[in-house]
Amino acid sequence: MSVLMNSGDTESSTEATAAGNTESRAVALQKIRDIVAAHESIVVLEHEKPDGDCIGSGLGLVLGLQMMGKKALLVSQDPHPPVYDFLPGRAFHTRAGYLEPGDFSPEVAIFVDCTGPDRVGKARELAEGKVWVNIDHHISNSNFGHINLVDPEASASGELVMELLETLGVPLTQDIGTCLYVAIVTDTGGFRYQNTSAKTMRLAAKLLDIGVKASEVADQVFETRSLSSLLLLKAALGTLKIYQNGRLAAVTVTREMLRSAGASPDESDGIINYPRSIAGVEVAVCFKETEDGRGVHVSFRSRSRVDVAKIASSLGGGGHPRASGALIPGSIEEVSGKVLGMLNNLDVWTDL
Ligand SMILES: [Mn+2]
Repeated sequence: MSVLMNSGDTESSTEATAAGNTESRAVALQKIRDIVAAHESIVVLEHEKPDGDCIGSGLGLVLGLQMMGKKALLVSQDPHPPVYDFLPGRAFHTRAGYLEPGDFSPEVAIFVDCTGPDRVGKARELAEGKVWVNIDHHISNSNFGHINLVDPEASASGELVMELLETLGVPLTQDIGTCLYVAIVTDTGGFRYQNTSAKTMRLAAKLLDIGVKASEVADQVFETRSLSSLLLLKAALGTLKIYQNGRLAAVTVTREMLRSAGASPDESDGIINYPRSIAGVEVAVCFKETEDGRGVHVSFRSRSRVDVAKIASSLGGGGHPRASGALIPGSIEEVSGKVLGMLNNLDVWTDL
């Protein structure tokens, strides 16, 4: 199970492929050091539905800034998934809207793991009129900050935060190291994804050198899940259907399944990795009824040959060749009938 958990819904994020510019990166690091030195109060902002990289990078950075004597706070629109409750520094995290006016008036806003400023959702109002620092590793990053530390070759924003803390002269404590390790280990799917480089491994090794407990992190992040998510998985796997001589697999998650499992919609993330993992399956599809009745969210994964980005965009969605999705109006029966009909009629199956 560990292999399949948390391998992530990557359909809305962007794979890192381009090389970073070394000179501008050194300049960016120096500029951030100067900005941090010149200000006392700093907010670090996370994207909506924060993931392990965003949370680990954000907490590691805030702990480092605190060690420098700064007033620093990590703010997100959405709550942290409970799986990250074990991380140090939680006391320095709050949600947008839970701060009283005057409680905290930051002079600098550091966006972590965000392709653009709108990714932080309601937390954006805290950043208005402040100096913006943009730390990210998505190739689609719009360089929206006054200072941009963006490197699409980094496996995780956590790699960049690690480098920044070094520039700031902050010693890597075990607490900070654990946060940064979680950032890297989650965004690389436990060092299994293509973004895992030799540098990623060297940085991770450095974190183990300072005392980070890799097996404890793995147990918390990859080997622990809620009963509700397992009950939901059980129900979803009960809908598994196989087509095209085992090359196409489909599962369905209905609102009724969420209700009877007591699961939140987030807990259905990653279920598509189960049909995708079946030997011989080239395309996996997952149909999820939306909570607000707007229709059905359809996720696609392919193993190696079928471009599911094209399939999703023909349905009004988008994504990447190996991971994509679309929101389609209609009932679960209508949408799954239509999409499965379309998939079964593709001419790709004859070539596989
Ligand atoms: Mn990331």
